Amino acid sequence: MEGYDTATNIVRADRAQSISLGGGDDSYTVDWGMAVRLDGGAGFDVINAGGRMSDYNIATEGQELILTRYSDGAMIALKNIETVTFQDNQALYISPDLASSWVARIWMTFRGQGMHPSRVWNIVHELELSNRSEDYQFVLDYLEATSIWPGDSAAIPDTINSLYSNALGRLPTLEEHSAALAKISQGTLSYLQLSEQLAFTGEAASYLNNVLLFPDWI
Ligand SMILES: [Ca+2]
Repeated sequence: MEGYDTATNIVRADRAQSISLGGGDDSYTVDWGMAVRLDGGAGFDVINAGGRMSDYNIATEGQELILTRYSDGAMIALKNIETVTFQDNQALYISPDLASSWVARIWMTFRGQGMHPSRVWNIVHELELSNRSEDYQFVLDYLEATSIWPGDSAAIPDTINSLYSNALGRLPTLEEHSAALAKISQGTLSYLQLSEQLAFTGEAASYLNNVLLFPDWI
């Protein structure tokens, strides 16, 4: 390819070094000076990419997740990892099943995206350990038991706005807001149920696009 001979800052993918982290819970800080093909193996593996999430092109290629830095084309190909963190508090969450991707989305709906990634994955991890991650009612009960839900009725309008912003990246329409407010005031809809409804929409799936699904990863 033209430019490779002279452009020393372009890291070629075909010279990628292969790294395997092994079966434990591992953490790895990316050295962007070399191209890396990294397999996290089993366990709960966290990759520290550095920079802002918006500094990277994030793509799926077969069974790999490819991060390419816009500034110089440096890349890393990832497999069998659970989280990629960035310095701007953003993170990528990789789920092995629909249930855990939903847990991540519903949690972000309630808490926003600025929370620490380990919070989501502690929940997912506990669900997996208990072999209950496909049991949605168990997931809901768990979230309810481990969350501090606003009980002050004065907080209702702001909370509805927050849940919409967190899940969909926009405020509710007047109709959506008044419908939710009416049900919550009557006690026929909880914040948890509203979060669940929002998190399951296609709109949430495309807005919360930092939750990725790789069903064959370990
Ligand atoms: Ca590992």
